[in-house]
Amino acid sequence: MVGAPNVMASGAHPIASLTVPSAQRKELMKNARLLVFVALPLLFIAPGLPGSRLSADYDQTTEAIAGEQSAAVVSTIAFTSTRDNHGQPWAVPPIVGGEIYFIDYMTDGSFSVPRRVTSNTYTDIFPALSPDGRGKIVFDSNRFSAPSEPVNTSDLFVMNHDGTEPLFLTRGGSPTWSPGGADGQPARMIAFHASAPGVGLPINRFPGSATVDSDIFVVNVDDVLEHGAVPQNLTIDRAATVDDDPNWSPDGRRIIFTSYVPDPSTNVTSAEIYIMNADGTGEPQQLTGLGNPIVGGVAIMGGEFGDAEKIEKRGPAWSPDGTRILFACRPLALLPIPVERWVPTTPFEICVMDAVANSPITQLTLNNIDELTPTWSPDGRQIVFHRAPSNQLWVMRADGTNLVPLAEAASSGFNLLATSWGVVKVDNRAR
Ligand SMILES: [Ca+2]
Ligand SMILES: [Ca+2]
Ligand SMILES: [Ca+2]
Repeated sequence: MVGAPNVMASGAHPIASLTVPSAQRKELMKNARLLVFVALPLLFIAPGLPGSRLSADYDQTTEAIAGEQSAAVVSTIAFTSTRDNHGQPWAVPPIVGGEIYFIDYMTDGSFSVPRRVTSNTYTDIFPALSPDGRGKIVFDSNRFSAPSEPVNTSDLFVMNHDGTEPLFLTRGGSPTWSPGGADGQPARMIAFHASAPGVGLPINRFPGSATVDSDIFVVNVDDVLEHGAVPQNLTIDRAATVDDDPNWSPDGRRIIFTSYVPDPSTNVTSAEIYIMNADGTGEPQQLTGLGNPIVGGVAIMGGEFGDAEKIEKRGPAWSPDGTRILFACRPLALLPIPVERWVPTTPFEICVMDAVANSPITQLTLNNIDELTPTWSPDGRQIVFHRAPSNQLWVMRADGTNLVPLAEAASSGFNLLATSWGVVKVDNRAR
């Protein structure tokens, strides 16, 4: 994922001394259960302890929901914030120490006070709420990264909605859940991107960066936890491209992802969106970059740039009804030889298209600010995303109108990467 430009800097891990030593880490990774019971409690303080501020906020939120909502589910945005670690001497670059937070969307159209889910000095980002309402969160964390690895090297973990029981899954990033079963069965599969041989390091310094040898993997979470199942590489034939940011279709049958030839020096690529069967059958098909026209919306990009122009697409997300795909988009120009490099002509905007090859792209925003990581509301009527470089959350209607800051989430720290807007069943919250 392109994540949040300008929030990461290269260099040594500033909290490297806090990580588990490499040899010990390898030993621990052999047994996820051992990690849970022995290592993790030593690494950080669990949130939600009685009497803590978090606990008070949590109870307050729960009461508010009980008073204002009779619905059996709560609409919740999961995002990353540095509000509580902002300004700490070790929290440099600024996204280091990012924590996962929830903010609830109330039935009266307001948002709750954000509540903290993780509490540690590591970088916890890209939360994905399980679509079955159980509130399970898969996320990226660098808590097990080696001191010698770049600070944005991540592993995948799963935890409860209140941050308890974080369990190591596998090396990788930018996870997405399969839907739960139609008969009420819980969601069990995740897709994510990872280095094909497992040893590649991030291609650039941005949060969620893929590796140069990145492919799309799927695995059953329970199988990993119970007997160390090995993830299946669905794009093993795509060694020449970086394949990243998978998103699982609401019907469970397909996965979309971005694919591109990397340019580590600029982080600018002509990334396109591809679609493939989630069961690994058949070949991935290209959805964009085949001449999709840019149409309508609140603005039109690209029209004045001519045939050489391409639109970089990042972070695709299925609409809840499975008919549309949302993504960050920016027009590129290919500088002539001898430079021969893609450069953006304007910052990222938010775009949407039908989930059909070569369908028209509708641009929803137009301004001189990077807007990234767009995510649908559960009813498909709203979109949340963040703006760089201030890195605060905004919401708008799905047609691009009524664009407003998500003021309730704002803070002096960064509030970004709202990668999941889902629902959590109230019974699952009342632990
Ligand atoms: Ca953290
Ligand atoms: Ca690849
Ligand atoms: Ca923009």
